[in-house]
Amino acid sequence: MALLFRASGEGGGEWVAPLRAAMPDEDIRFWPDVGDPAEIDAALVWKPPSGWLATLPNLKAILSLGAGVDHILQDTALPAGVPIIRLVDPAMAEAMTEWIVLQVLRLHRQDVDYAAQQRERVWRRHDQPLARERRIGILGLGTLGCHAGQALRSLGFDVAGWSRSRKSVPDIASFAGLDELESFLARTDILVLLLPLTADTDGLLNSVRLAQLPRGAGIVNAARGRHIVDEAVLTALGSGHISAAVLDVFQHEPLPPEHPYWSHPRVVVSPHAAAATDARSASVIMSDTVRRLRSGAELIDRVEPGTGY
Ligand code: NDP
Ligand code: OXD
Repeated sequence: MALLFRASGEGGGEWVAPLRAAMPDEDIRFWPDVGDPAEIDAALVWKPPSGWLATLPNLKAILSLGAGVDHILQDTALPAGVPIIRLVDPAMAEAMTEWIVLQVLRLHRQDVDYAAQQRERVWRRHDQPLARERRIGILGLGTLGCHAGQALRSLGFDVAGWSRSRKSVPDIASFAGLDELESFLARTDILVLLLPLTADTDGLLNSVRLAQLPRGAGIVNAARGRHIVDEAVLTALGSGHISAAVLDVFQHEPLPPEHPYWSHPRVVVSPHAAAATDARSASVIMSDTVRRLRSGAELIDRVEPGTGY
């Protein structure tokens, strides 16, 4: 049996050496060198074209090259019953935490204002609340959200998280389910999005939910562009209800050149670069999944059917 690697539109050359080093005994093929499709039992993918996975008749596992699996689940012709494995990589959690801390501190210390003032040669100081006086709300208190939340706690921030199930994370208040979303938003000065994109979270941050944040709240989106309704965010920025937004992910990527986010004075844009997968550590993690597959052991980090993550 053989593994097939395919990363649509993202290059992929940097994976060849780490994958071969992590799995020296495996027959690893790199798209488009598929060979006999019937020999492929595991596909390592990022944004596979719709319908393509179904052309591999003996597929036993689909491994995501990233933490999110929405790029796989958007395929309406996925082969039935084949487990999908998300990437849970401590190196990615570290990278994401660095980025989240950077952006939360940027909003906390009014860096968007100071950057604008520098452009205008304006010398003016703003209030300087301490971290413990700033309430951070993490939408999605999962692998990445917990890791980032703990780092923010260690800086002194007042951190809460929202998830589907109740969490018990030291010093992080847990809010669970839609019933508690409004009270979670009402106590959030800086909102961090780290949710998976699913039918339930698509468009979650709409005008109603934005209005539930305190006036002047900031937003950091490292999850997916479709979690937020762009028009609602732009309106809330225009009225001052939202003071600033740091956005790493967008409905359409690359962000089209004409999009208002690019030039908005209170929006910081980054090119889906919060936490790129590290091919070296991810290859080692994937080798464990392949070993489990070959030995018949239980696969871990499986996407739960029906939840979308
Ligand atoms: P996890 O699956 O570990 O965590 C997801 C969290 O979201 C869980 O706490 C889960 O709740 C919660 N959640 C899911 N659905 C709902 C819902 N309907 N209501 C409330 N809470 C919900 O994912 P990760 O932390 O590994 O990754 C999160 C996302 O980050 C990825 O899916 C991806 O989109 C994004 N990402 C972005 C990157 C970037 O560079 N910008 C890099 C890597 C990831 P529960 O715990 O109860 O299940
Ligand atoms: C991911 C991402 O899901 O990079 O890993 O967006």
